[in-house]
Amino acid sequence: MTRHDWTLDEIREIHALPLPDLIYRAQTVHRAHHSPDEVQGCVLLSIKTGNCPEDCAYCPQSAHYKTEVEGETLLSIDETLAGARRAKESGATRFCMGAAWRDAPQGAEFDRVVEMVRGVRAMGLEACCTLGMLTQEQADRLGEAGLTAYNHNLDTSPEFYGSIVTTRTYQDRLDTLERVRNAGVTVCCGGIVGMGESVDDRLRLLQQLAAQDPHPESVPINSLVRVAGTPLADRPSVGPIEFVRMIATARMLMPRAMVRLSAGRLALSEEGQALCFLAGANSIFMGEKLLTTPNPGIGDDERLLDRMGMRLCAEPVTETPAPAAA
Ligand code: SAM
Ligand code: DTB
Ligand code: SF4
Repeated sequence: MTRHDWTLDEIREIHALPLPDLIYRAQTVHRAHHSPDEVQGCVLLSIKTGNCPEDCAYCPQSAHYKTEVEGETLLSIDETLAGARRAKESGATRFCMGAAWRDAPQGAEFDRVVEMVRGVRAMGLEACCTLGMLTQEQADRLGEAGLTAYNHNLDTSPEFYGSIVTTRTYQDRLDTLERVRNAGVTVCCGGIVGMGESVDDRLRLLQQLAAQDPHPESVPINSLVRVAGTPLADRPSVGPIEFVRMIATARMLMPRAMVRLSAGRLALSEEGQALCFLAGANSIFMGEKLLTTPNPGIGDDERLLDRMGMRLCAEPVTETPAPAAA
């Protein structure tokens, strides 16, 4: 049953269940819609790194903070497609291109991204982009190029958002998400835990995500990667059980979504990650780098999945309409 009207009290009740009950219920929902022994492998590539004009307190790519990230201009189509080819060879079926822009640019740079999308789709991979805010025309052009998904996170609750991001509003985010929907592109939208938010803030984020109709097809749950130079560098980390509760609750509220165990895996033990899979996470980012921060190596992930008797999805999961003729 798909619902969009979860109350905060209902969500609190789920989230606070004894862990065995929570995992049992999340597993039951998970098994009704997904194969319990498969996870989708995704690979991220930062196609435009750093010098971002936005002020997002968690982000190493914001120009407002002095971090070790070196700014780079937009990659070439060839460099990007070489990354997509490597991703496919490593067993990923989804390739995500991230750019540190406040909003997607107009003109030649945008045309280049559109060509990247066509190239990634031509390899039989799902293509995802995250480029900041979009106009309707840009969303439509990405859709015509065959983009599978657009990632645009709500990050946290509406109430806590202003303490983390000061250069755009929650409503700006919702507006871009609506344009993505209008363009027939699936939505990838999630958030981050460990920024100093309360448990209720996390649950209000999930409430916001589940209120969307349809639900986001993809829900990345990130644990803050604390980067020196950002204002959140010293926030205490969220323990693994807390993190698992967040994953399980996301799975309960959005049964059909791909729940992606995203940033923060290096801080989780193998056991912690295994619990996340039991709680309904069914996707990971593979490869030693996320956008700018480290991530477990492919060998580690292969060993973990193998020991668990699990495997990577062999085929793309999310259906994408065929690209329009160029
Ligand atoms: N600039 C675009 C935007 O903000 O939508 C796209 C790139 S941005 C890096 C993509 C997402 O990465 C953010 O929405 C945030 O949720 C996540 N992110 C950024 N820095 C992070 C960190 N240090 N730890 C965890 N997640 C992070
Ligand atoms: C998402 O929610 N997590 C990914 C993806 N969407 C783009 C990005 C995580 C970035 C972590 C910080 C970094 O590597 O720069
Ligand atoms: Fe820029 Fe995105 Fe980082 Fe915010 S999260 S500073 S918009 S790259």
